[in-house]
Amino acid sequence: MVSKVLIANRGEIALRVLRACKELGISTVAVHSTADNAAMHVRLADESVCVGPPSARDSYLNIPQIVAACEITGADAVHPGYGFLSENARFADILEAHQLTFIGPTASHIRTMGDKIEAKRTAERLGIPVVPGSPGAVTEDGEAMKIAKDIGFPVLVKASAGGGGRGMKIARTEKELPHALATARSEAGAAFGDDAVYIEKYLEKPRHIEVQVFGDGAGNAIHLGERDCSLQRRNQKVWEEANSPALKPQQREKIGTICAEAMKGLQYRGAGTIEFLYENGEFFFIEMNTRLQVEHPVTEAVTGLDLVHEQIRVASGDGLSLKQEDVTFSGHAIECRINAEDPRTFVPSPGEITHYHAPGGLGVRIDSAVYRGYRIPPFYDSLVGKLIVHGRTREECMMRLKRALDEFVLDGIKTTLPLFRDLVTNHSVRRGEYDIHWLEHFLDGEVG
Ligand code: MV4
Repeated sequence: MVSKVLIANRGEIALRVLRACKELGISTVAVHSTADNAAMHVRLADESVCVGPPSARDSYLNIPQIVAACEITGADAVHPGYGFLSENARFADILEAHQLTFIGPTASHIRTMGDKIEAKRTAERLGIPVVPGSPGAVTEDGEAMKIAKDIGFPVLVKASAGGGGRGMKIARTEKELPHALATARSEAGAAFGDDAVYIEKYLEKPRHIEVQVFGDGAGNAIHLGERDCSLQRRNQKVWEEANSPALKPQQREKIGTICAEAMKGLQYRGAGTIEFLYENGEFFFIEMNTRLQVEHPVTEAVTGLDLVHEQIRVASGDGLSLKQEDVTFSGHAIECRINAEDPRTFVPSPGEITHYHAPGGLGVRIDSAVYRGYRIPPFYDSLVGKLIVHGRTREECMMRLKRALDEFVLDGIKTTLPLFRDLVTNHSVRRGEYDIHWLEHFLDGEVG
């Protein structure tokens, strides 16, 4: 087992990782910027190292400083959390060159999945259903038109180096295709230094359903069911739940098995998420994330597993703590991402938390790094905390969520809590009837 973990992150995820390390008897090192001297992750870690000024580029993304912090403290492993360096293949390579354990997948798997064309090719080869589209990058407009006519309009032009919704252009008709290709190519070139694009059939009203997978790096892999992350705004997830209200147990079993078998074929190591669009009863692969995700607690709630514990075991070469037949699913869980933002405009609202009371009780989990008197710095993402609620049924989970939201006090800044109080009583949400566009229509006042 690794003996001292440096956590290359901040906020609630740094605490999440710290807690798993403490339970396993592993020492912890926090790194922080000068803006985070008073942050909770610095207080709770055994040791801490300041790695730079407020700008994330110069601190949480500063690879030489983070490697130096490992050497100074004698840390033998790094947990990257999510965001920052978590999907940086070069960082994984550099750690390995310094005999440091990266708690994550191999650099090669990170690289493959970071290239969306390569990821899709790999998924298809491994037997995962993909969205119909071009077999690889499209370089000629004529070739693109032929493929688009073949799969039928509307089509979506996507940047291979994109992902998470960046660099996508819809072409609804033949006439629109040349312009969509040109703008997608030039935007991708400017944003990512790679202008490779590919084409997919545009799915009009899908749900976003993702499958949690875990591999031991030696050909053994399991799935931990799915999460429905359709409630989002501008590619930022707002509300996630497990299980998906749209799936029957048999469909879960089928797509889960396909994903686990694929990860065995890849000899994947660590936690991963296989993202699908789901429409008319069919799954279509879009991307794979090679990190622990923000919304992992809903999977923990329905499986009873500690995903960070499993990540550390696998990275240490101890393998997974359980087999697929030992994984059981119980009840329903919902996560609300509470952001320091205006609940209608989503404009960030940093500042001091003047009053704070987090809800508690049966089935209620709060993952947060804030406290009364804490000043949310303006330099990083606006996540203040996550409220995760579990119940035996979706109905019980929703009742409990409403109660927990009513108990929550977080004053001094604007937060998205009022939005969740609206959503939890909304008829469409209560019935689980929503797609990836529903929340934006709701916020525009177009749907009740
Ligand atoms: C799509 C799509 C429709 N058809 N691909 C956006 C984020 C990126 N991960 C992939 N995205 C999409 N890809 C095809 N072929 C619609 C989206 C999409 C979306 C996907 C998941 C969650 C929210 C979304 C919001 C807008 C568009």
